[in-house]
Amino acid sequence: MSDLKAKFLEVYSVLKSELLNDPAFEFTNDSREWVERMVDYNVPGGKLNRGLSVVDSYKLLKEGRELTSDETFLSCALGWCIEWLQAYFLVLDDIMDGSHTRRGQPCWFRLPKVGLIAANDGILLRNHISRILKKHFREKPYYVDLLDLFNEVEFQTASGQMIDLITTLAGEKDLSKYSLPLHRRIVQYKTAYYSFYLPVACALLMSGEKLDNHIDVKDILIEMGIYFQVQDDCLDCFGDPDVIGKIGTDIEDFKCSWLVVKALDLCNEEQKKLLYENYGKEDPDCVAKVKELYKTLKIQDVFLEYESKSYEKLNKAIEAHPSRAVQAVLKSFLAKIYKRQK
Ligand code: DMA
Ligand code: MG
Ligand code: MG
Ligand code: MG
Repeated sequence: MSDLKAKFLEVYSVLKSELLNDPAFEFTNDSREWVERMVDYNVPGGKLNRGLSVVDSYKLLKEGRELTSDETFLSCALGWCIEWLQAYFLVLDDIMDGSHTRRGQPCWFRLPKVGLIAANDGILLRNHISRILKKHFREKPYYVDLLDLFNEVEFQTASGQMIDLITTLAGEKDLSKYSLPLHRRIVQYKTAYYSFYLPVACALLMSGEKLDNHIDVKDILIEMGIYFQVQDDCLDCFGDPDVIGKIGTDIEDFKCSWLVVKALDLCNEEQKKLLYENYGKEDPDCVAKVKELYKTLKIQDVFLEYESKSYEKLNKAIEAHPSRAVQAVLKSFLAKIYKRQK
């Protein structure tokens, strides 16, 4: 494990123990044990890319100057706030998507003891972010901007989830409304803001920057986030569940996935009929037929082409940015996700 990751995990233990001893609530042993188990189950088990990026980005913005131990702790704490936000969204996303596994284990709500208590656990995870920010950032000049940032991004993400969900409404299952612009709108809101813009925005605020002065950075990160979610859509269908830690449900769920949008674009009338008849059904035979069609249409090759084009475009945009430090932040982000298999 890298030193940074070890340090990051150390900060997790500190934050968790503070939350479990939060004086605003009189914990009993039972409630403390529940929260500890819930947090351990849902927060630290992912790739931690989003969280670690805050620390990485902050370091790059400091252009090589050593971080003080205080700065290291605070940038890790902000990174964890993003991991907490992600845990909150995923616990609820898995309920709504009817998913089975996440990060190589059953989804939290699938545990017999948990069920829909998971809905409240999601709310608790969201509140943990505010507790962490209050405890460690209240006296900082950028505290208000930080709170505002998390609120804005949460709103955007929840709105993205809303449009992801209402496009699949039963009774209105109509593939003809699925298009690239609709897909783009969904993934921009549900994924790009919290996964890409938020970590860099946190690092910028810690560096004393005002976010209004970095709209160009935001635009590039949103494009990167869209590319990242197209990868997620592909992995949902073609990824190895043992590697990605989750079993895809997009076809069953009638999601406006990049794959189905591309398939609709490329298919003939007969293939279109097959899609209309089999997309959005629980029946494994129907799912298999859709996957077969994706293979016939060579959607994976279309993806590879999209992937290298996006990479080129993003690199150009990054190289056009006036600040070397910002370029380094963006390049390190892109390198982490290019051609990812999980
Ligand atoms: C996820 O979209 C978006 C959020 C905000 C969790 P998704 O349902 O495609 O994610 P996953 O494939 O991880 O379930
Ligand atoms: Mg999901
Ligand atoms: Mg979802
Ligand atoms: Mg997905």
